[in-house]
Amino acid sequence: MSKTFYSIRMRAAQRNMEVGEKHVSGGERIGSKVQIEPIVNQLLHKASNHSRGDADFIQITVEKMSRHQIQYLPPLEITTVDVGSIEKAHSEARDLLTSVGVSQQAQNIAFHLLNSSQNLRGAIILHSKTGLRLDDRGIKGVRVSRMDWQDANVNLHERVREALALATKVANSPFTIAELCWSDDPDYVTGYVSNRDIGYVRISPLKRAGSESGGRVFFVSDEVDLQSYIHYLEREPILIRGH
Ligand code: WAQ
Ligand code: MG
Repeated sequence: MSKTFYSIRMRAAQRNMEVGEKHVSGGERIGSKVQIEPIVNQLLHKASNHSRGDADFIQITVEKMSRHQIQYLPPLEITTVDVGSIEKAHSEARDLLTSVGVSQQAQNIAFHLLNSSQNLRGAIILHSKTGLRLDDRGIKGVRVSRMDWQDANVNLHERVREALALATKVANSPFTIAELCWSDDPDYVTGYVSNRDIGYVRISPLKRAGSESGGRVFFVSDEVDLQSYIHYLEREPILIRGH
């Protein structure tokens, strides 16, 4: 029995004459034919009234994926660490990254990149030892796509639901050593460190409220085959089940 699924994606941006495009919001979902309409509505809602600003441009893409075999994964386990300051949160995140084998140098580069990026649309891929950037996507980064929850009514806040699905997909690749993330939304200061062994560790506050800096870094192993890694992240469908 093979059901037809659709990849439904959104991106919203502001058009600014001086700096070019400003990324406002993005989203990626998977649904069956009857789910397309509610998912398009949810993505449209997400793109509207966004804390990063009013979008001048919203693009929604609906694409049939019938030829692809969907892989099912259980979600990473969630833990939460609330500390009193950004310094303590960064040091907590660094301890976790060190424990899974990310070098100090790669960590320094990652924190610098996320602190200074205010307009990153996707993720940056860094070598987990040297900290060298391996993707050539520039400001766009690599956008992970084609992942969702099997049960549309999973009992998690929208933001956690999306981030946990993404982190679970990323952690499932044998090339991923760890992920570091915090939001570029000025009103959201919680981020996470994740991988297959430590799970999804939410850490707050990783930045000051009001800041539009943020993004994602995927730390990868020496053995990475970059082309197949990026193909997996962008194209291979994953559904998360259970929780
Ligand atoms: N693929 C790659 N990178 C992405 C994607 C994606 N599909 N979506 C977002 N990013 C990158 C991009 O650089 C964004 O600027 C950045 O991540 C932040 O995205 O447990 O809300 O959607 O409380 O603003 C994590 C904690 C929240 C949730 C992360 O990120 C929790 C969040 P945002
Ligand atoms: Mg955002």
